[in-house]
Amino acid sequence: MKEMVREVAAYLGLGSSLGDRLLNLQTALQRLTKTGDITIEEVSPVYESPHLGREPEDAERYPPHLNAVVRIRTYLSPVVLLERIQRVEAEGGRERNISWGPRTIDIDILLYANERIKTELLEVPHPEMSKRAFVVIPLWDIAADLILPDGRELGQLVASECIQRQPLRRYAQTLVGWQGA
Ligand code: PH2
Ligand code: MG
Ligand code: MG
Repeated sequence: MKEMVREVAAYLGLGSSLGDRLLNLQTALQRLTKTGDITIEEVSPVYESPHLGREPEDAERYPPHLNAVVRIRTYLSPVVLLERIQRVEAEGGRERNISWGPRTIDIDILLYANERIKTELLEVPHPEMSKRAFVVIPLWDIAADLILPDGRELGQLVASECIQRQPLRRYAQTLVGWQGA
């Protein structure tokens, strides 16, 4: 039987807290599109925020992050997309030594179509996304009308006290250079 493939929209969260952070984000986007089966449709502004760690002291112990969110279109299945992302993280010098530690590049699948996925490898929507201002705010910049698979409106999350109290500043209006001119 012929396998059915469909193109979906997905949202990825990108973060970097080591090295040339802006360049790391730009390079990751270039690498994601290299093989032609991921199209980047929309790129949010870039935000800077303190490291959100497991302990409150981590915000001082570790350098601040730059974060952005992108909307992609792809025919890749969630697992193949994850493999592609992990390869780009590896190419970007990502080392998985400390969980929740500083990193050159982190790419997370936030949303994949309207799907809910929970396997050992992958959980979508990203389990922490609705609690993180550095995800919710840039997502809102590029998808203000978004409704999560559980029916919550993104706008409600943006307005929530949990999101509003987190320090976040706009660092760059666009991720210039990601098209690799
Ligand atoms: N990612 C983490 C842990 N802490 N803090 C900020 N500000 N930005 C991140 O992307 C981030 C974090 C683990 O994924
Ligand atoms: Mg992450
Ligand atoms: Mg990650």
